Amino acid sequence: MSPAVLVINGPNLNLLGLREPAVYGRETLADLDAACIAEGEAVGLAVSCRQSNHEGELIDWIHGARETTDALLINAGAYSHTSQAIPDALRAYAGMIVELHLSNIYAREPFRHHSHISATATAVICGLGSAGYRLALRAVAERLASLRNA
Ligand code: CA2
Repeated sequence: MSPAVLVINGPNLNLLGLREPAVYGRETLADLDAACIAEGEAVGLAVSCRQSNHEGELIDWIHGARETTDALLINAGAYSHTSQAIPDALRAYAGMIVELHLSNIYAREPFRHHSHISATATAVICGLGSAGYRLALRAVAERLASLRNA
Protein backbone atom coordinates (compact mmCIF):
# COMPACT_ATOMS: atom_id res chain seq x y z
CA MET A 1 0.00 0.00 0.00
CA SER A 2 1.26 3.52 -0.81
CA PRO A 3 2.33 5.68 2.13
CA ALA A 4 -0.30 8.28 3.00
CA VAL A 5 0.43 12.01 2.99
CA LEU A 6 -1.95 14.74 4.12
CA VAL A 7 -1.57 18.23 2.62
CA ILE A 8 -3.06 20.87 4.92
CA ASN A 9 -3.62 24.43 3.75
CA GLY A 10 -4.66 27.06 6.25
CA PRO A 11 -6.51 30.37 6.33
CA ASN A 12 -7.25 32.32 3.17
CA LEU A 13 -5.58 29.82 0.88
CA ASN A 14 -9.06 29.05 -0.50
CA LEU A 15 -8.64 32.43 -2.25
CA LEU A 16 -5.66 31.28 -4.29
CA GLY A 17 -5.85 32.35 -7.90
CA LEU A 18 -8.73 34.71 -7.16
CA ARG A 19 -6.79 37.61 -5.58
CA GLU A 20 -3.17 38.82 -5.29
CA PRO A 21 -1.79 36.84 -8.28
CA ALA A 22 1.46 38.84 -8.10
CA VAL A 23 2.19 37.29 -4.69
CA TYR A 24 0.50 33.88 -4.84
CA GLY A 25 0.24 33.10 -8.56
CA ARG A 26 -2.75 32.29 -10.76
CA GLU A 27 -3.31 28.69 -9.73
CA THR A 28 -6.44 28.02 -7.68
CA LEU A 29 -6.54 25.82 -4.59
CA ALA A 30 -8.26 23.15 -6.73
CA ASP A 31 -5.32 23.35 -9.19
CA LEU A 32 -2.83 23.03 -6.32
CA ASP A 33 -4.68 20.04 -4.83
CA ALA A 34 -4.84 18.34 -8.25
CA ALA A 35 -1.09 18.93 -8.79
CA CYS A 36 -0.31 17.39 -5.37
CA ILE A 37 -2.48 14.34 -6.03
CA ALA A 38 -0.89 13.85 -9.49
CA GLU A 39 2.64 14.25 -8.06
CA GLY A 40 1.75 11.75 -5.33
CA GLU A 41 0.61 9.23 -7.96
CA ALA A 42 3.87 9.77 -9.86
CA VAL A 43 6.04 9.03 -6.81
CA GLY A 44 3.88 6.37 -5.14
CA LEU A 45 2.18 8.37 -2.38
CA ALA A 46 -1.53 8.44 -1.53
CA VAL A 47 -2.09 12.18 -1.15
CA SER A 48 -5.17 13.82 0.30
CA CYS A 49 -5.66 17.58 0.60
CA ARG A 50 -7.63 19.75 3.02
CA GLN A 51 -8.05 23.48 3.63
CA SER A 52 -9.60 25.34 6.53
CA ASN A 53 -9.81 28.90 7.79
CA HIS A 54 -10.23 27.63 11.38
CA GLU A 55 -7.29 26.94 13.68
CA GLY A 56 -9.10 24.24 15.71
CA GLU A 57 -10.05 22.35 12.56
CA LEU A 58 -6.41 22.38 11.39
CA ILE A 59 -5.42 20.99 14.82
CA ASP A 60 -8.07 18.25 14.65
CA TRP A 61 -6.71 17.18 11.25
CA ILE A 62 -3.13 17.08 12.58
CA HIS A 63 -4.34 14.88 15.47
CA GLY A 64 -6.23 12.60 13.06
CA ALA A 65 -3.14 12.31 10.86
CA ARG A 66 -1.18 10.71 13.73
CA GLU A 67 -2.88 7.35 13.16
CA THR A 68 -3.48 7.53 9.43
CA THR A 69 -0.53 9.15 7.65
CA ASP A 70 3.22 8.87 7.18
CA ALA A 71 3.88 12.54 6.44
CA LEU A 72 2.25 15.95 6.58
CA LEU A 73 2.71 18.95 4.30
CA ILE A 74 1.43 22.08 6.00
CA ASN A 75 0.99 25.67 4.88
CA ALA A 76 -0.63 27.19 7.96
CA GLY A 77 -0.87 30.62 6.29
CA ALA A 78 -0.75 33.51 8.76
CA TYR A 79 -1.23 31.07 11.68
CA SER A 80 2.41 30.12 11.04
CA HIS A 81 3.38 33.49 12.50
CA THR A 82 0.88 33.61 15.38
CA SER A 83 -0.23 30.16 16.55
CA GLN A 84 1.32 28.22 19.43
CA ALA A 85 -1.43 25.59 19.34
CA ILE A 86 -0.63 24.35 15.83
CA PRO A 87 3.07 23.74 16.63
CA ASP A 88 1.99 21.99 19.85
CA ALA A 89 -0.17 19.63 17.78
CA LEU A 90 2.68 19.11 15.30
CA ARG A 91 5.07 18.18 18.14
CA ALA A 92 2.77 15.23 18.89
CA TYR A 93 3.01 14.02 15.27
CA ALA A 94 5.72 11.40 14.76
CA GLY A 95 5.86 11.38 10.94
CA MET A 96 7.71 13.67 8.57
CA ILE A 97 6.49 17.28 8.47
CA VAL A 98 7.24 19.72 5.65
CA GLU A 99 6.29 23.35 6.26
CA LEU A 100 5.39 25.16 3.05
CA HIS A 101 4.86 28.73 1.96
CA LEU A 102 4.08 29.76 -1.58
CA SER A 103 5.81 33.11 -1.14
CA ASN A 104 9.27 33.85 0.21
CA ILE A 105 8.21 34.92 3.71
CA TYR A 106 11.70 36.40 4.36
CA ALA A 107 11.33 38.87 1.50
CA ARG A 108 8.02 40.19 2.87
CA GLU A 109 6.86 42.17 5.92
CA PRO A 110 8.86 41.56 9.14
CA PHE A 111 5.92 39.87 10.90
CA ARG A 112 6.12 37.06 8.32
CA HIS A 113 9.83 36.38 8.95
CA HIS A 114 9.23 34.12 11.93
CA SER A 115 7.21 30.90 11.78
CA HIS A 116 6.48 29.01 15.02
CA ILE A 117 5.99 25.90 12.89
CA SER A 118 9.52 25.75 11.47
CA ALA A 119 11.10 24.32 14.64
CA THR A 120 8.63 21.41 14.60
CA ALA A 121 9.16 20.63 10.92
CA THR A 122 11.53 18.19 9.27
CA ALA A 123 12.01 20.67 6.43
CA VAL A 124 10.80 24.08 5.25
CA ILE A 125 10.24 25.21 1.66
CA CYS A 126 9.17 28.74 0.76
CA GLY A 127 9.13 31.00 -2.27
CA LEU A 128 8.68 28.38 -4.99
CA GLY A 129 4.90 28.62 -5.33
CA SER A 130 3.14 25.35 -6.05
CA ALA A 131 6.45 23.78 -7.20
CA GLY A 132 7.41 23.74 -3.51
CA TYR A 133 4.55 21.33 -2.77
CA ARG A 134 5.59 19.02 -5.61
CA LEU A 135 9.23 19.08 -4.54
CA ALA A 136 8.19 18.35 -0.96
CA LEU A 137 6.22 15.28 -2.09
CA ARG A 138 9.23 13.98 -4.05
CA ALA A 139 11.47 14.46 -1.02
CA VAL A 140 8.94 12.74 1.27
CA ALA A 141 8.70 9.75 -1.10
CA GLU A 142 12.52 9.45 -1.18
CA ARG A 143 12.86 9.75 2.60
CA LEU A 144 10.11 7.20 3.30
CA ALA A 145 11.63 4.76 0.80
CA SER A 146 15.07 5.06 2.39
CA LEU A 147 13.56 4.55 5.87
CA ARG A 148 11.77 1.42 4.61
CA ASN A 149 15.03 0.05 3.13
CA ALA A 150 17.20 0.88 6.15
O1 CA2 B 1 3.28 32.31 1.29
C1 CA2 B 1 2.45 31.59 1.87
O2 CA2 B 1 2.09 30.51 1.46
C2 CA2 B 1 1.78 32.12 3.14
O3 CA2 B 1 1.67 31.04 4.07
C3 CA2 B 1 0.42 32.61 2.72
C4 CA2 B 1 -0.35 33.30 3.86
C5 CA2 B 1 0.52 34.35 4.53
O4 CA2 B 1 -0.18 34.90 5.64
C6 CA2 B 1 1.84 33.80 5.00
O5 CA2 B 1 2.60 34.83 5.55
C7 CA2 B 1 2.60 33.21 3.81
C8 CA2 B 1 -1.60 33.99 3.34
C9 CA2 B 1 -2.44 33.20 2.42
C10 CA2 B 1 -3.39 34.15 1.78
O6 CA2 B 1 -3.70 33.64 0.53
C11 CA2 B 1 -4.34 34.47 -0.33
C12 CA2 B 1 -4.39 34.04 -1.61
C13 CA2 B 1 -5.01 34.84 -2.55
C14 CA2 B 1 -5.59 36.04 -2.16
C15 CA2 B 1 -5.52 36.46 -0.86
C16 CA2 B 1 -4.90 35.66 0.08
